[in-house]
Amino acid sequence: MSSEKAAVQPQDFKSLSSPHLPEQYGCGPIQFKGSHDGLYERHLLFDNVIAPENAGNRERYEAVARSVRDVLSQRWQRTEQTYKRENPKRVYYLSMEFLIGRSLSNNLLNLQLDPLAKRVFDHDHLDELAILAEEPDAGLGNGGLGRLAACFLDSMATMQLPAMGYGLRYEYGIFKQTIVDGWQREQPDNWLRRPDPWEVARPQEAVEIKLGCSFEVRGGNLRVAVGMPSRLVGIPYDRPIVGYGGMTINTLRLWAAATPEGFDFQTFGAGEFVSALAQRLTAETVTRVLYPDDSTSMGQGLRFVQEYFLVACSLADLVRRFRSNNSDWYSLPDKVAIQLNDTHPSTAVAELMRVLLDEADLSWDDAWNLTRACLAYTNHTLLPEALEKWPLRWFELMLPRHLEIILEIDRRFREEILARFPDDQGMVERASLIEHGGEHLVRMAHLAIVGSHSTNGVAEIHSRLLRETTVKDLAEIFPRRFNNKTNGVTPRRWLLMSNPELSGCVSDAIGQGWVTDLGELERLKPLVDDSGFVDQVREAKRMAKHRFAAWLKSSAGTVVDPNAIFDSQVKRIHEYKRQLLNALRIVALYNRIRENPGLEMEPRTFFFSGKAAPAYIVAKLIIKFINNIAGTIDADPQVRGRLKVVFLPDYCVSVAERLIPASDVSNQISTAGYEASGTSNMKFMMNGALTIGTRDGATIEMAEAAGEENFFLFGLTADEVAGSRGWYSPYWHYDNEPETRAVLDLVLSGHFCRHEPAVVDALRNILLTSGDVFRHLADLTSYLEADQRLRSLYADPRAWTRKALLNIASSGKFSSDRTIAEYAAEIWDARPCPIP
Ligand code: 26V
Repeated sequence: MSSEKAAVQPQDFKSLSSPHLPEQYGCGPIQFKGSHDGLYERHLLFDNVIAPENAGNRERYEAVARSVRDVLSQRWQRTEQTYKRENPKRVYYLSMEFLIGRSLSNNLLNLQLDPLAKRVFDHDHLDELAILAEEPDAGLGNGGLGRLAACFLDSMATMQLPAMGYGLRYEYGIFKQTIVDGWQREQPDNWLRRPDPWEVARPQEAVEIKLGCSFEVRGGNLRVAVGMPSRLVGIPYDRPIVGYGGMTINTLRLWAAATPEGFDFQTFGAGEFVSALAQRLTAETVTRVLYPDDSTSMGQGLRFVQEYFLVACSLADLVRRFRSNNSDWYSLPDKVAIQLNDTHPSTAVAELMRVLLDEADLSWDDAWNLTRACLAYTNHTLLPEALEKWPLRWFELMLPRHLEIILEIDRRFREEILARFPDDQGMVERASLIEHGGEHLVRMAHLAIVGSHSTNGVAEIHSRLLRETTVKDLAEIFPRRFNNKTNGVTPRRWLLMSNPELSGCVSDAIGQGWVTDLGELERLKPLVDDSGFVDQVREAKRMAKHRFAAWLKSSAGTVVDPNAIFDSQVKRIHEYKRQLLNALRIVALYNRIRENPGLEMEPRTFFFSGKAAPAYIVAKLIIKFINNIAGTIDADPQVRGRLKVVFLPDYCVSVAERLIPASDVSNQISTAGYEASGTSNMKFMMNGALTIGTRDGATIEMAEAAGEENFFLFGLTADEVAGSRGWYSPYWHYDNEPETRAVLDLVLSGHFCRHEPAVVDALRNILLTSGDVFRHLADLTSYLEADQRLRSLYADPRAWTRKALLNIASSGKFSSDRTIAEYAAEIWDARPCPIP
């Protein structure tokens, strides 16, 4: 890690960017419309050949988006020109996922054109919400890791860092989820079916990639033709990343795979025209679909090729850019910082070595020093099954030169370990890049750690566990390489844009400075005892709840009572995230009401939303169980109206933008030690929800910031969970805790699954027979106690809102601006490069 030598400090980034007015975009006064020269009408006329009054909402969306793009294109170009001229150190963020969601509102907001757009919408009596909803929600990611990448792009542009994102242009993003009879169904997400106004294809900057074999995809399986080298072309599609204030417009470059240009049809016999075209289909398959499984690294050849394709295209591109401005290879680390988002792009270690050895003709030692100085790696999970290990055989088949390089890195590394730890026999085998025993595997995390200068976790506890358990040996070998960068989220999208009610209230009180310096929210603290202000914050939440309830009714026909407590858990469905624990809590409350109908309990609506990996049977079963509880409660006259469970289908960025501002309670209830950080927890906090949660991930730091008395923490700690391995038994809780037993008895009686004994059997297996790996029963009682405290507080609305306000005021640390300032100062040594 380079923290010692860092010249820039995180605090240097404070308040770098301030809002600027549209006049300063260098394109004269902006007109969407207002005269017949309005951009908007011109786009409708010239792109769609349609009169404004006849346009549908989709055409309107395209015309507005294209008008916004017109407005930003000059600035976008100037950003790149400035970087070329100033030749600053550039940051490249390599990620297999960018969960960007919709762009129109966000770009309008960051360009500060939203008031103008609103006037246009109002003037023409256009249905703003319906037009915005025409934009597909770009779902090029699974969950937290992909959304974090998108928040980072926003922060880097806002902080005027010369940065670029590199990813894949999947034709199909994360699947669309529907719920049929309580079960998840998956539908393909063909998000590019219609032209996307934000992307710019740049075929002139295509790059060619070589593979050691030919391959084709049949029935989803990769078939390899050994010894037949092949080529792939990567075509870049650029998307603008507008920094807040519109000063910097960076680029997200997504690669689409294609068959080499000038593909020689003549070399095929006349009769082979069709099979030649079929091969084109093969190449394009590489970027066809995002892998929807974020929990297992099941050996899948196509995924392996996708990862290398991203790396090879991106490195070729950034090396070309470097070479066009610099003649000296040794200055590479002064000009280039590459962040690897998890191990997915970690073949970058071997690829950069290959470029420096074979193309730049450098010595091994020089290439190795440059490679490590440029690369840095972020780990996002401790789950062993999600840690990537690729068969050595695949490297042999597809990337033989890379395998040579990896084996040489490994050989030298083993020598080093032997020399430094002569008494530790096992160390070499444990730390090596290659896992022997059975099929030989390349440990991608080890490759990333050994081949870079920085390895970071994404919250304090996660970084600690990473060092102490997951890659303990490597942390012992390279103690200074390991560091923590607690995650953050962009307050532009997650507060300013998605919660106008609360943002307005905050800005009225402390001004707009918080938008680019979230620490400013601290200034709300003196207002917690100002009952007038507390009432305004409560009113903002009330309005957000009504807005959400109205949307839910109109879009899904589901009716919820905005006066009920809105209690949410939204994230991928996973056993460790414990949606099942939440379900058990609801069953306990249901039992209490049925046993004591006179019981006083605030009406409560529980929202769940999230997707299960299509192959993750247990996760799909959990969705089914939640939907069954929802149905049972709705059919029960005693409980209906007091409790309600809603499973919102197809969780995505847009659903989060709507639900989070409306939530009173945020559930962050992972088994301690399993959730690396969490980021929705931060979004809820800034939006004034109170957190009920375990001491896991960044939730620990959130509680520390707000004061534990303003949090509802419960359950085993990570150390207690780890310490209970070997002796934990769920049966103890079943036998000794009457309420736990009553909950299980009701669930296992089939009360919620009348004609589905298989669901009941599976639940019994997860919670009892298989030992309750994720400690649901161990934490249920303390969860219910925390829930009791939470409900008592809710009975006192002022006291509740006071705590919510303390949470909002303490959420400043969790801006991705702070996180990015730390990466820039402590890992990248990168500075802002303002655009004149
Ligand atoms: C893993 C895998 C495994 C191989 C197959 C494809 C695939 C795709 C994605 C992943 C990512 C799993 C890791 C992940 O998403 N981690 C989440 O990262 C968030 C951002 O740091 C963090 O807040 C969450 O706690 C963490 O679960």
